[in-house]
Amino acid sequence: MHILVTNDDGVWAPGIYALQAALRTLPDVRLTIVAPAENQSAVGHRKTLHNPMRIDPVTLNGGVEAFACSGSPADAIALALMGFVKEPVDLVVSGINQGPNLAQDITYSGTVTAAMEAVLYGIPAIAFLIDSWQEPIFDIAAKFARQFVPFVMSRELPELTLLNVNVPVGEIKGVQVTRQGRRRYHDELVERIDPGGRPYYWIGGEAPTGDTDEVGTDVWAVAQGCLSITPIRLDMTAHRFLESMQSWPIDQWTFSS
Ligand SMILES: [Mn+2]
Repeated sequence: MHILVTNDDGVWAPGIYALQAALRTLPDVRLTIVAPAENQSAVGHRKTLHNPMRIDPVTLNGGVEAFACSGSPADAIALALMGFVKEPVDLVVSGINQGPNLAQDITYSGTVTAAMEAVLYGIPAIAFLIDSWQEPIFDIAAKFARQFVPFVMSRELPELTLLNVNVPVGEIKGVQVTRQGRRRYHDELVERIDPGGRPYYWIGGEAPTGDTDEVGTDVWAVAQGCLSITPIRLDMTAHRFLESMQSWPIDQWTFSS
């Protein structure tokens, strides 16, 4: 089994090192690491079309060989799967990210969008994240990944579908298969004045929260101390609303000659 490992915290981040170290101990597994050269958290599903990109070999601790890509996490996967990596890839794993990606976070997340890019190429993908931005401990998530990766490979994921795995910190109370919940963002615009007198802006505010009492969601599971696994499909159609839209009378309008 050939696994392509990436992340969005950058190739030098401790989370990707923990992930590759755990997977490396699996029998009959080969790893290729291609990850952003620098932290690209929250860049979303960015595709670089108007600038060239570079991929440089780097050596991580213990002589681990990896490649640092100047593009986004999704770019790293695209370049790898379009031919930079010569041998066929069986699975893409992304992480372990410092910080969770729950509910509506996923379209911001470079960790998840790298996995999205993989499934666009028909390669199954799993994103691993931990529910902490501070003093993260990757051991539990890495141990889970080591068991979960071969298990998923023994199954079949549907087309355009990835798995988003969020691991709480502390004692794990259980494992829940979940749906996306509802995030609540508390972003605030911070305006300041530069030395030249021109305003500049930051997005500030408190960390996001979420609807933790909506049972069965990723937000709920992690709030309970459970490891959350959400199958994510790259079909964002609002199916129920589409049905009610069928009764909109817009097909009777006249606007073409
Ligand atoms: Mn990140």
